[in-house]
Amino acid sequence: PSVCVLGLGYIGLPTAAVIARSGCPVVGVDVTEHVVDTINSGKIHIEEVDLDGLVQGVVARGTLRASLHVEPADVFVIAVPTPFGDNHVPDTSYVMDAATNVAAALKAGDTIILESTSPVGTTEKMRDLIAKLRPDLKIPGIVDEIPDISIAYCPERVLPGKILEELIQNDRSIGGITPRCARKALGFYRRFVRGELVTTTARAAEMTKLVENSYRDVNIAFANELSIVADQMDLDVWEVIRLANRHPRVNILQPGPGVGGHCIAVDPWFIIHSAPDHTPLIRIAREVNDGKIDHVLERASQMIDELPHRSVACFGLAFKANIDDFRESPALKIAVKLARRYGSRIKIVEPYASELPAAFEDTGAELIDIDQALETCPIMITLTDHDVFKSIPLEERANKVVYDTRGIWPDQPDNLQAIEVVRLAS
Ligand code: SAJ
Repeated sequence: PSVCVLGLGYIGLPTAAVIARSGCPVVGVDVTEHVVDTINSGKIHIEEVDLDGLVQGVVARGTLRASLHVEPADVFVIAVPTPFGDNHVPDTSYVMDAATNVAAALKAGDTIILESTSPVGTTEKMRDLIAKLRPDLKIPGIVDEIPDISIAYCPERVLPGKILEELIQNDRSIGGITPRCARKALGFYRRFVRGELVTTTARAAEMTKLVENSYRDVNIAFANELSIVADQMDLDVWEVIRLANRHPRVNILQPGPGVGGHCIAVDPWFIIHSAPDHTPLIRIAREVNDGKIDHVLERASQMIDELPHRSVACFGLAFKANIDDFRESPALKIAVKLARRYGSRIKIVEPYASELPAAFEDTGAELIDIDQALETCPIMITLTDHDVFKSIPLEERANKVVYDTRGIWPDQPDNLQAIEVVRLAS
């Protein structure tokens, strides 16, 4: 089948490229001219392992092409963003805009698949919109007769940094507006997914996606809460978690400086918004994870105040290990606030950045490398667990005052009790 993928971001572009590699002719649509031009020249505008070579290959072979406009196709895959505003209300307007454009290109026999993370009921709303725009077509779930088109919700669940691998290997929920729609979508995913394909309703698939990320958020919140309690009790939280996880039915996640990225810190709000009176746990987990940022800031400031004039190295800006994505990163938020407070005392170590992000402008903070940090900064704060940081040996950091928010240096003497160390050092 010919395929039109709407949205060429972190999910849409790898998806379009993988479908193109499976042999389908694919047109990728994006509203940004620069994105369209970049892809048509065989290059990519985002960082993801092995994506550059794959896109270059399928563009060169002519199976993937980018365009500013939706074109007729047999299958439409919608992978546009669903952001939420300051009030935590999910915004599905990009999905509805995409559906409007698809409606204009639609013919009998086509399949429309929504992949964007969406509040429960969005696929049905999209179906209603298409029914309104195309009264000439028989729409599933609205007419009793065999419908002209199929509509399904099939969320992605790939991990940034492993997208191409997980796109193919992960199991997928295939949620049809009707069982027939689910079977149609399943036939499409079977072309390029090796994981198991499980059919369900569109609403169940929408909820499943939100539940997966909320599950992780709630569990990280548990770890983050433990880290604050352990801190107060002068205990090493990582040691306690390691020991507890030896229980056959306990598997606690890792505490950190907060939860970042574009999914785990966002998706729980979609559930809360749909059921505000019945989601105290999910809401408080969000608050615990956001609150961890303030805890780290306060703890770091205490430590820095105890040692006036000394330079402070902040290790990491990325929202998680071994990637160059700084958006929605607790590490970035903390480092920027420290830079605003302490100016040129703050040095940033981020091997995944070639320059400091704009948020550091006029703070006096500067980007340095690991060696410079070890030579010039008596105070070190770890904010991201990049492998290059983990491999710094103890002898190079033994005499430092360290606040290791990620637990990457388990052998660091008193790494958690930073304030204790400060007292000893001063
Ligand atoms: N984090 C911790 N402690 C942990 C695990 C993670 O503090 O034990 C933090 C990370 O440092 C990071 C944040 O959580 O700041 C999120 O990182 P992540 O690796 O857990 O997840 P993402 O945001 O990269 O990708 C998630 C994945 N969802 C789940 O694992 C349930 C991925 O499978 C989804 O496809 C993706 O969200 C998405 O697009 O929804």
